[in-house]
Amino acid sequence: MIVRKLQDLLGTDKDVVTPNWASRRLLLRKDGMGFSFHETTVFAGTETYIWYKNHLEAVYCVAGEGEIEEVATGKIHPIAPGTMYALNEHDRHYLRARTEMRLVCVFCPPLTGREVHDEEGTYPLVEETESIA
Ligand code: 9YT
Repeated sequence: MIVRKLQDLLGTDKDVVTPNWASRRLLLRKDGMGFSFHETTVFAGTETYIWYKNHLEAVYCVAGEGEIEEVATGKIHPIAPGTMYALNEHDRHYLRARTEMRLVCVFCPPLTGREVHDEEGTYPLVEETESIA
């Protein structure tokens, strides 16, 4: 069994902070669950373009308010506590935080740990043969 506390991850290499968001990676690929599990804080007033072309992601909002815009259609969905969105089609999107949002995120395949978005809003796909950081 794996038991971890968010407070124990803060300031460690499992706490990845960017200008728009901070992601605390509670479960990563090396934990062997088949998915990774994160709590992400998205900072108020930010807009982030994201395209997870290598990953599926489900996101559940537990605090804060914002919106997600589907690039393909222009459709905008409000996000509030209790809202879940799943990027089941590798959907390109804009994530906007009106207030600071706390989001619980699951990635499949799992992230290895230090990923930050590249210029396409994408995380690289790490092949199974590569060593796990
Ligand atoms: C909601 C979202 O995708 N935010 C960007 C960070 C990501 N959730 C992560 O790396 O945990």
